[in-house]
This record gives sequence, structure tokens and C-alpha cells, in this order.
Amino acid sequence: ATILAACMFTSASAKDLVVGFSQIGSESGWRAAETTVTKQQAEKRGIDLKFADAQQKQENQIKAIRSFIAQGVDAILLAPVVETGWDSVLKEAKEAKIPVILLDRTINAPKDLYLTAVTSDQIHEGKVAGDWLVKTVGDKKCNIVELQGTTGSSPAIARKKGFEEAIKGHDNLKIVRSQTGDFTRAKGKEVMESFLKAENGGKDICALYAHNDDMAVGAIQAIKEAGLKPGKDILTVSIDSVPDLFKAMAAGEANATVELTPNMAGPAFDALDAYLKTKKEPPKWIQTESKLYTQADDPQKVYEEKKGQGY
Ligand code: GYE
Repeated sequence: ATILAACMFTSASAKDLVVGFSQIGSESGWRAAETTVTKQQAEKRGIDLKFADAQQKQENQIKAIRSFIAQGVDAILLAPVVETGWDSVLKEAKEAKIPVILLDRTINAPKDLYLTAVTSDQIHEGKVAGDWLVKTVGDKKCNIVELQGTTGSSPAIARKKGFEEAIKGHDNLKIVRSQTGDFTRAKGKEVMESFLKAENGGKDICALYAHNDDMAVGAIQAIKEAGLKPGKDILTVSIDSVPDLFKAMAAGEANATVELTPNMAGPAFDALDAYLKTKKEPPKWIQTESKLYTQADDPQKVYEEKKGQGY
């Protein structure tokens, strides 16, 4: 009887929580690591995580959110594939009093439709990448090709903007080609092949800026197949810091990457837990760090460290 009473009067803890997670898909190594880490974080806290993979489609995400609402989950994690089109479904979650936390991408919607967003500063990431290139090329003329992320996604929009801000006023640096590679390795390679063909077999390209590492890894392959040396003939800078990029860096075939932690769920669950206990809303934005790595940072060592972190 004592045990029963103790259970009945214990306030809701993370142990009792059911959380729905609408994930975008598995387009990149970073995304797969985020999924792994989210599952690990939920398990560690005794959270029952309902996982739904949307295969890159917003309509699947909307369906998943509606199903989470119907199941009466305690909270929803949403990694939103694109920025727009979320208002109605988020209103439904709000009416059902289910807090929604955004993971890794932001949306264009009234702020009261979600509890908080755990993301990096994606404009800043683009700026860090651009600043590195400006510093590295100095006064040399540099034609840049850009591989954009998924069209309409916050990282594709913001990383483009931040990079353009960084190179603005440096007239020797110019983006000569820019196209989406959808954050995937295969598309990154395919689009890079077309860039190389269009730019004198690649001889007129000085640098590649890719909105994520997976596209850069695909592009590096394309550069090699075109008979050029990535990391030397064509400099590379990208974002995420996945293990394979460090492998390329250790081989001298990639130059720089901006780190994005795959652990968005840890801070998200902490914020949710505090909110459920205190009813005090967390800040609307929980920002993760953006650190630059170059060949000077012992890429082989970072590669080995990264392998244990959800990758
Ligand atoms: O950089 C990329 C991914 O949303 C910020 O999505 C994230 C991006 C990440 O697929 O690899």
C-alpha cells in the first residue's frame, strides 16, 4: 500500500512521458546520427519515443503529427523539412495542448505555435564558412560553386544568406554556379559533375561551398573522377562535421567544415522536462554551437572521436 501511495503521489516524471518524433528522413549522415542520438536520449530518460520517418515529404510529417495528436502523446518533436505550411497542423496540436519542439530547422509560423526550437544559427554557419574562404584565398581570384540544401528548408536559405554576407565586398570571390543537391551525397556528386563540365572541366573553379558535408563528399568524388585534386585544385568548405568529411580532410581532399551537433534531443528533452515541471516556458530558441574545423585540427583524431557520437 505504501508503494502504491508513493506512486500515485509522485509527480509526472520523464519516465511516464510519451513523445512523438516526426523526423525528415535519412538524407544525410548527420540526419541518421540525429535519429540515433534522439533514440538514445529518449531511452536514457525512460521516454517512450514514437518515431516516424517522413521520407523527405512534408505531407508525411503532417500525417505523423495528426496521428501523434490522435494518440494523445505528451509532446511532439518536429524536424521540419521546409519552412512554410505548418500553421494548421500546429494549431491542432496547440488545441490538443500538446507542446511541439522544433529540432534543427526553423519555420515561418507564429511563435506561439511551438514551445521552443533547438537549432544552430544557420546564417552564422554560412558566415563562418564564407569567412574561412575569404581568409584562405586572400587576394586571389576565386570562382565558387555552391551546392544548396533542400529547397525551401531553413538551412538552405540561411546558409546561403550567411555565406553571401561573408563574401560581400570581396570582389575577387564570386559564386558562379549554385544549385540544390538536396543534402544528399548522390545529388551532390551529380550536380558537381554538371558544374565541372560547365566550368572548363573544373579548371575554372577555385572552391566548392556545400550546405552539408554529404554533398561535399559526393562532390569530392566527382572532382577526383574529373582528374582534379579536391582540397588543392578545388578548395572545399561545408557544414555538419560528419566522420567521412574528416576522413577526406585527413587525406588532404577536403579543407574545412563547420560542426553541427547531432544531439538536438538532449537540450529538447531538458527543456520539455523543465516546462512540464514548472509550466514556465523556455526561451523560444535554444542555440547549439558552430565550430570550424580545418586540416590543422588533426582530422584523423576527430574522425575517430566522432565515430562514437551517434555516427
Ligand atoms: O545540416 C543536413 C541535414 O537540418 C541543419 O539537415 C539540418 C541539416 C543538416 O540533412 O545534413
